[in-house]
Amino acid sequence: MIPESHPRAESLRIRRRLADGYGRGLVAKEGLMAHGRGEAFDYLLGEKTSDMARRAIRTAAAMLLAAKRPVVSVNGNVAALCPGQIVELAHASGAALEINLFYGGAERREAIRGVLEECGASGILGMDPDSLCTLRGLDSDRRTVDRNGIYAADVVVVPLEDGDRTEALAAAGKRVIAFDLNPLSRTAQAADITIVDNIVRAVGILVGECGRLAAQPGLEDMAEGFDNAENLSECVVRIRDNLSRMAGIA
Ligand code: PTJ
Repeated sequence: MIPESHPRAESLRIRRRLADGYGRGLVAKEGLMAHGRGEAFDYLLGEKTSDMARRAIRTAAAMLLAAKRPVVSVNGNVAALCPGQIVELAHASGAALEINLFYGGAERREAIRGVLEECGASGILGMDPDSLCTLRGLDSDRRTVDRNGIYAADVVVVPLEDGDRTEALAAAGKRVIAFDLNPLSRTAQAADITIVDNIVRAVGILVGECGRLAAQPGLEDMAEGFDNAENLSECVVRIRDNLSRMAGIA
């Protein structure tokens, strides 16, 4: 049991979701370690949604709403951490959901599908073997994508990803929106928009922004006027400033 009075209760509750997800066959063992890396960056970023993340979220909402064939990619960590909110994101943005795993496995895929369907999703892509094809420039299992989903998408949301796939998607001419707490990762650097925040906090804000911007004109222009490199650089500076404060030299 996690005591409410524990100073890091929220972080421990999120960690518990991952551990439970592992127990239910949703999360790869490696996903537990990936979460630990995320936690470390979250700590350095102050464990709150920054102005930089809010700017990225607003632009991501505009890009998703302006897209013709948006797809949200779902992996084991996402299915364990925020399945309901990721289904809400698909509804709010008009995006399809596709299960795409780095550490493949039919059973885990089925378990993830079950959780998403319990949260109200339907028509989940990446499940029908007849519909699968290969994304070029990628050697990992993530290369197997749905020809009606990621393969044909113009905008792809990639939460908690490895860098190879983001680079391959960009090379295939797709716009990529990433959630990644590590502003230095290849995913963060290769994406068009990187939301440097914990997905547990950020995805709900993105759902809200999609609802707020849905009827607004000029979404394409909003999506273009964003400098990801500059935004990432501000995130690194935020970490430096937080460290300086912690070290008592600022
Ligand atoms: O379920 P699978 O098989 O598709 O595998 C999923 C993992 C996450 C294991 C796989 O994609 C992987 O190994 O990812 P990486 O290369 O470890 O990258 C994950 C990135 O997500 C790292 O940069 C972490 O800092 C970041 N991250 C981890 N937890 C969170 C996060 N970013 C946002 N919110 C989090 N909660």
